[in-house]
Amino acid sequence: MKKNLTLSVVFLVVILMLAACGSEKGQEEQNGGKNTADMNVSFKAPERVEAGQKLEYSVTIEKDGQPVRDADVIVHLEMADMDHGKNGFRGKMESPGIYKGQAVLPMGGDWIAYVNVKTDGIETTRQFDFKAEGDMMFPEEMKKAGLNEDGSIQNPDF
Ligand SMILES: [Cu+2]
Repeated sequence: MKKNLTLSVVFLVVILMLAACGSEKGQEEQNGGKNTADMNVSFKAPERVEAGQKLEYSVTIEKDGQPVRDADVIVHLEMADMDHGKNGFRGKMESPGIYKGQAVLPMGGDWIAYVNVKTDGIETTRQFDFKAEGDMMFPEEMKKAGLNEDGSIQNPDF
């Protein structure tokens, strides 16, 4: 019985170490490790972003100067100093290396787009700041726009 317990503890420690290694590797890649350093990701918001409007955003991805096709692109839109839950979109490739999606922001202010790209076993997340105009939407307006009262989207597909 005691031996079993010892084995369980050893097993648990090994699992934890493996998990830690895994996340460290993830961090390395996210910080521009050799796999993603040559991947160029850019994010474009409309010239004027207004709260309450459904607007289109685009992400351009290149690697070694070539467009990256068929990547998994997920964009989380978050306010710089406030939590509105999950908002953003799953990018759809509209032409080689160019991914687009739509979103409604619940209020004006400083926003950050976290662009997560997965392709060929490589994953990277890049961060872009942008501003939105306008006041906070009313709860009824949010509902109509497909948002919950905190500004998160009702049926996220990501
Ligand atoms: Cu806010």
